[in-house]
Amino acid sequence: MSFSDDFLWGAASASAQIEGAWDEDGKCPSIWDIAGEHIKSGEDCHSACDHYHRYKEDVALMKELGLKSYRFSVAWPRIMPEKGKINPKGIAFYKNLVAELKKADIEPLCTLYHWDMPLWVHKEGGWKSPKIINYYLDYVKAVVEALSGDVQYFMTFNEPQCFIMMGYLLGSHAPFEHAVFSFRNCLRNMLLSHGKAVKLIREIAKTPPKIGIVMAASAYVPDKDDRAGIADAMQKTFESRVGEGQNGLYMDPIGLGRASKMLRRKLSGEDLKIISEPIDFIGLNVYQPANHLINKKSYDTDSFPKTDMGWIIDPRCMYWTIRLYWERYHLPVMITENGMASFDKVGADGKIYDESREKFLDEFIAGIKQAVNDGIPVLGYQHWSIMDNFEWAEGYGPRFGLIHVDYETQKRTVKDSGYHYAEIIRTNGENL
Ligand code: IFM
Repeated sequence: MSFSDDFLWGAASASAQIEGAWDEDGKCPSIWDIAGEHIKSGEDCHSACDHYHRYKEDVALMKELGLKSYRFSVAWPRIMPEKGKINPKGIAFYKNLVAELKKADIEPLCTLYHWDMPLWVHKEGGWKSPKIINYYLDYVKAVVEALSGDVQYFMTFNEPQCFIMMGYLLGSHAPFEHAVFSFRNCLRNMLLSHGKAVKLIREIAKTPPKIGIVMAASAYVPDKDDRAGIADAMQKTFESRVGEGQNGLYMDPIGLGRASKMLRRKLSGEDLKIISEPIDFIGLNVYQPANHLINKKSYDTDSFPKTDMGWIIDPRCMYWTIRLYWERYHLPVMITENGMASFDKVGADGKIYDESREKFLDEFIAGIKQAVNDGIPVLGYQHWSIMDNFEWAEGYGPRFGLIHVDYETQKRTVKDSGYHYAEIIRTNGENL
């Protein structure tokens, strides 16, 4: 078997990381716009890649690379800069972007929340307050009314593990809080927002939508590839309290209608019914396995190469994340993010030789192929990221893009890995 002809080869981005134009055309600030001293080297996301003004050039580059899909996120503060107010210019930007993508034959995949919460929502309690549920639904309604018909794929949230755990518990991401006692409320409010949004999207979309949620999915690679080893990996992946993101804590209520111990007293039977509103796919963001967090003894971290952010490069995690998620939830999956940071530089000849990213692409996509060969429905692969961008609290140092961005001039240069990926797409992954 090999990749199907309609496999969605693509790349991903997020509004706050690339758009810039932070205070233009009626947009209000997001919690990331005011992150101030929390960002390395005093940087901010106010200009980022200036994609807001250069989206046509960017879509043209996507077409040049042969992308079949593009995963972008909508900035809530652009659409709803005040309570109850829809900003027509914000809507127009995304309608134009989608029109440009369609013209280039690129399937738009829309993430509704990739961390840039409007400041006014934050001031009313953000994810700590149940008020956010209706605010979020009003926003989702505006986006889906505007884009459905042209957009079929909608994702309610990107990596709730990160924006809740890092935003409200560890304090390493906006809004940089240590609200230990509100943690479970945040989770409940996010899960209810998700379930209600799924129902709403299904009701109002102009053409039948495909709805998913995107998880910071990092599976435990089995210590042994036998029945007992796989069962052990399944348990560690979804039930471990230590694992990055605790996959089951976030996904079981959605995918199984069941709460883990930590949430049992927070979620009623009625809540779980709302939260487990059927979805069409699970988005998996796959970077590294969870082994080094859960069981240090059986995993020799030093034996693996690392990205320039210190993340472990162990391509086996691609296959195992897909397989374990499939076996637990029986939902089609889409790889919604996968990629590596490096401090890429433009050479004297104007080219960017990022061989390590080429190798990374080959090895991780081979893991997807293995899953496809097992018969697991994998809808597509979105490389993170289409272009270098604002890496949250890390600022602009780590570069994840297939396209290099010179932040001074905003010049885009396709990296060698971009051309390499274009070839993988052209041959539909046949040579991996
Ligand atoms: O840049 C982020 C993205 O916004 C969410 N997933 C992980 C990426 C790399 O850190």
